[in-house]
Amino acid sequence: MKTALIVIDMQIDFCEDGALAVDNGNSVVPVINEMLCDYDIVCLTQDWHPFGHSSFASSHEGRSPFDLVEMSYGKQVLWPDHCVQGSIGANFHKELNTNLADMIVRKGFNPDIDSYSAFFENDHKTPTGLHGYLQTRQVKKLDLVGLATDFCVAYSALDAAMLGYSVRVLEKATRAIDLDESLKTARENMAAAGVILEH
Ligand code: VGL
Ligand code: ZN
Repeated sequence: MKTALIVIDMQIDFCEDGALAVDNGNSVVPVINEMLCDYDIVCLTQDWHPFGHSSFASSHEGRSPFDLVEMSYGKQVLWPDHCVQGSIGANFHKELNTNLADMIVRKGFNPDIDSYSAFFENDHKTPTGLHGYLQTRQVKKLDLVGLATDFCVAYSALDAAMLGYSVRVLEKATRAIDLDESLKTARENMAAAGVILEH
């Protein structure tokens, strides 16, 4: 039985001065680098949106970043343009050691659906392929780190628990966006789903 470290969206746009900077996002990079050797398998996710993606406020006339809108698949927060495919901001943080990654999963490339979770797009149906990969590699336990605790990390953790993995979120290696108590809500939802929140 193997354990994988899933590193969520450690990209330039989510770090200091990035398009959707998470407070102190940078500070988790050395913490994550230290952990990489402790795992059987390491997977990185990369938020990877086409120009004009439907999660961008700029794609909705009269809307501003952080507005909440209704999409065909449910509620969606609108974001500043970020992690555009091929842009500098979509690259991994320069100091993240990507050499030890077994697998890199790109997500959010479908123009009409956002994808917070590393497992399913925001319709909660369309798989990214990560579950299949982890099954093939006999992984049963997951530790999640990266950005942002209350969005992509939390959605990934909830899907992972639902898929039957034993899941921990290592909070010393995550940071949150925290819109309208979203961190508190995410923590409560993760705890209720059986995700272990470790410091
Ligand atoms: C994320 C908002 C939009 C994240 C990605 O990585 O948490 N948040 N895209
Ligand atoms: Zn995104």
